[in-house]
Amino acid sequence: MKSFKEMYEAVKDLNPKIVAVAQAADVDVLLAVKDAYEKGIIKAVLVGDKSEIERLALSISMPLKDHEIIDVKDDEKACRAAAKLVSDGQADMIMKGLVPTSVILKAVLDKEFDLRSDRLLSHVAVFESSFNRLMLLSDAAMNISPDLKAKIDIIYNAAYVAKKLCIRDPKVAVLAAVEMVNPAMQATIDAAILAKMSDRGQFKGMIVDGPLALDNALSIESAYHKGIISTVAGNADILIVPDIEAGNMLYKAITFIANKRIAGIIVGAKKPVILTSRSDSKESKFNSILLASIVASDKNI
Ligand code: COD
Repeated sequence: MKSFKEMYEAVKDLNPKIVAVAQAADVDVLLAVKDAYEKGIIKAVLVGDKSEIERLALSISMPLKDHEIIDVKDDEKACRAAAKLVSDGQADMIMKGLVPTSVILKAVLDKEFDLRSDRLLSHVAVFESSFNRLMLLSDAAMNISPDLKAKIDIIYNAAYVAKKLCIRDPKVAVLAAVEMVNPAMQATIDAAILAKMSDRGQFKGMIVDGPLALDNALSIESAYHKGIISTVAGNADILIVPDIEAGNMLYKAITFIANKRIAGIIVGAKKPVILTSRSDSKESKFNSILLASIVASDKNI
């Protein structure tokens, strides 16, 4: 798949998923839910301040008769109520509404809801790049300062999403500030170890290389100028960032500076969590619903 349009084509005929929206009283969240509902992709359970949800829904001409509303005002209780809906099998996935990321993630991680699997949970963003293809970025929103072991899981989670998007043998660039190993920069050491693991066949179904600076991950000319010979350089499908600071800034640069369309979800839990920034557009929230629907689908799309 090369675009969100193709992702939409892939999900439009699937059975609609039920989405539990935590703190749904937000115009862009409701617009995304309305659009996805009207296109037959989802049904929603709206958890949040009922009177505020009704007021906002009226302002965007969104009929509420087809959506259940659960009246919860407090952020933590709303996230826990949404997690419980998924845990009880009444919803297929959770969507973050107008609530801080850490609050919804703590609910998802709470053992009471049994949503964890044996995998690390990590955030995967998908964006339409300038190279006429979808690219993935991880982890921009969950794991704050992943160690080598966590980075391995982050790579596997991102590759899992890439495969759901029909990206075969994804090329994974492990990013750092420089492309040479510098013992003073832990990101370069981790990247070099991950690249060596890939050389030795320790990553199945993907090629991992690093350290790569962002320019030579994206541009073959840039890599050539620096004398880097790598099948990943200039061809990366997946960008792995060293920590949440780098990831979050790259994510926001993609949306606010480059004006690219993006989607974001948490993977590794038993069900996907639709997780965008509160400032993301309604289109990004809609695209994230598409992404979660593809990942949640058993069907080989
Ligand atoms: N995957 C699986 N299990 C995890 C993960 C993970 N990524 N993180 C924590 N756990 C488990 C731990 O093993 C433990 O059993 C339990 O969850 C609690 O772990 P803590 O105490 O380390 O975690 P918390 O609850 O303090 O914090 C987890 C958060 C995800 C909330 C935290 O890492 C966080 O705030 N991340 C950043 C979120 C954020 O602010 N993003 C902003 C960008 S939008």
